[in-house]
Amino acid sequence: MLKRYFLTAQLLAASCLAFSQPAPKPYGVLPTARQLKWQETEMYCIIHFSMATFDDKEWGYGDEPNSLFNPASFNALQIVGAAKAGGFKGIVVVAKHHDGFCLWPTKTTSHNISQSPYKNGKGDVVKEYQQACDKLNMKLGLYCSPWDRNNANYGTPEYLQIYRAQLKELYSNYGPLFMSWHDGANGGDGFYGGTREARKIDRTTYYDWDNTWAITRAMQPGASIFGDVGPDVRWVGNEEGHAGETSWETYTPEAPEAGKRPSNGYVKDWLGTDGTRDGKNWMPAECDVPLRKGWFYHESQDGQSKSAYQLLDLYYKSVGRAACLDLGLSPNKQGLISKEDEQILKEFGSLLKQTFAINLAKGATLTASNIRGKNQQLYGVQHLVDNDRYSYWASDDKVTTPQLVADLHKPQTFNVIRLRENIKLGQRIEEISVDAWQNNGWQQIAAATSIGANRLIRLPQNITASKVRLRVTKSPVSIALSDFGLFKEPVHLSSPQITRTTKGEVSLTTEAPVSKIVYTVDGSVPGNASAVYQHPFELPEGGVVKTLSIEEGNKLSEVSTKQFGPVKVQWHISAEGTDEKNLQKAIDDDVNSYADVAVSTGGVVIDMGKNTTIKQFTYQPRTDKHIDGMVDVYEFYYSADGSTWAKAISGEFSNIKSNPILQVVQIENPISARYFKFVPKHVIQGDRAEIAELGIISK
Ligand code: FUL
Repeated sequence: MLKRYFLTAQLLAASCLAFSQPAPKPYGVLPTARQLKWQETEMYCIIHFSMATFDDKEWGYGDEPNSLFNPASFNALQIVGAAKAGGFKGIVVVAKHHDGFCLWPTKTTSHNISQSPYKNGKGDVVKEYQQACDKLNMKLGLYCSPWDRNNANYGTPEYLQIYRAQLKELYSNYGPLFMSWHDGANGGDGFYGGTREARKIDRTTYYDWDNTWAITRAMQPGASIFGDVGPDVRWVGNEEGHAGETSWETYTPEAPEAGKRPSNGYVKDWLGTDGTRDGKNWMPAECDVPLRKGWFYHESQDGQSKSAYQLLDLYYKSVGRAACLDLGLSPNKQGLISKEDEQILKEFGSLLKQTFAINLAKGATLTASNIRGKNQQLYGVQHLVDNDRYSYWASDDKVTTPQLVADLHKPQTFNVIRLRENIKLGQRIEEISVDAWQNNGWQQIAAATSIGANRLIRLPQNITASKVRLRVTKSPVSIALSDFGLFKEPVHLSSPQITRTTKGEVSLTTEAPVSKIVYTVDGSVPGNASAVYQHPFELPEGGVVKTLSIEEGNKLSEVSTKQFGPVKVQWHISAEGTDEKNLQKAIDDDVNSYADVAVSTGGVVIDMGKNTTIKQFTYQPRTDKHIDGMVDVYEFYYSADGSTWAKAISGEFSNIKSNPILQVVQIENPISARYFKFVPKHVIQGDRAEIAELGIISK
């Protein structure tokens, strides 16, 4: 009885206080329930497995015969299982890529799986993914490319009806989706029912997105819609997997021309990675990046997947900057994630688990400089460590720069700090600093901007301290912080960095000194018995350098790999009507300087000075985030004397606009020649080609 009285009295007191001091007023625009669900997902994998896998392309042209799609052992459980082992909580299946081939038996086009040999035309790969997701408790999302290089109707109003019918089929038959992913890419040309031409659409009006997405809303109300500029989730503006150091969850998109509406595929050259402080829309970023070099599987890219530690770094730069990480997985021609990729995912999953297993702040005594209305129960600091993303420590309205001290009771070592706001009340905090009690005083160890749903600060070194202080240094309103965490990443031996001078001298360096660095130059994996690095070595003809560091107790780092072509010091470059000084920038080994050549010149000629084997050629596009002059269609010639030329290969650099990485083109039968000629046939924008670097690979 007495107990009951006390409880009631306590509740009464709490509610009186809560009444006198209501919850903080939400700040700015707010997330919807569906966006909150998406945000909580944090990490998912986008899966590219379709015609381009079999065609060995990044963008299928649309003319691939249905007979080409015939994986011998497609296994959705293995693929989804690999994602799950990596700690990912969902997948986005590319049900139709730009080549137009539908991985489900659709009524909308004959270019689909029912016309392929796979399971004698009875297969439905999307269904198999759905079943695997159900089994493994993973979320399912779908990507159906608006651009369709196969469809004869593409560009006409009829196609929009076809596209919508495809969405309706996908929305009806595969259960509730957590995402509907809408790509903005459109390279123009394609097969289009055999016409093989370039088709232009107005990106702002053609897909009539408002009405197209109304279908998504009606049929899949829980699905967050991803597009370059939302509406629910925005593209972060690169395919490298990172948001900006400052990354706001709100965003005000801009169109390239005044008066036009920003739209999917029609936004400023490069979307900013940072969002907009106090933006008009709640539109957090998704950071997409392939695990391998490209989005589709290419055998030639085996051995070049990102390592578990590279993924961890991207995790801090995406999930740790209030975005979600969307990692591209690429099943091979068999229909499986390769052993190598599977292993990397497993290691990454275990690294994440180990890092976040113990929150040192949980055992700490937390003391705040201010608690809203002195109401400990509702707004106290215990909410910072209770694993609830929406319970929170709040300050009084007039207190916008409160502080928190965590007494860890004894020296503890950490290198990761986690902060989260209760984003149901908006993104409030602008800046914070963190101090550690060291040498009898507070020393600042970190500072950060934008917190939002999640901010992970990875310190450059371990900090050992028995007291840690958080200072909110800038906020327009009272704060509503839901999480404060301190973690320790497992010890990591950093792998060496590989650099080569223009003359061909290779150096291997590590951030901190290590006992030993070993390396190979023949492509084999280095180990204890490999050559020990003592000083820089010569590699003028190029080759593959692989290296790792070794510490006592036989601890090995991950392997770093870099491929080099022959050095370019003796090369001569020329192009009609272009001065040599400008051209020289295409062979100066500096990716930040560009040769600028009129597309109409007929190509850039390089005299290598001697007969050289050409197995691959490379084109490095500009690296300054501008698309002017990025070459997306090329021809490549070779010659023994610089006057009689033979064509070695021609093609497109698919997806170069979104992912402007080094383009490596395989020449089917290696050539031996003294001269080569690179002819830019088309650029993404403008009439001049910007060439940051041209090169070849001989070994
Ligand atoms: C891009 C596409 O063009 C790529 O092929 C890939 O699907 C990627 C996820 O989105 O814009």
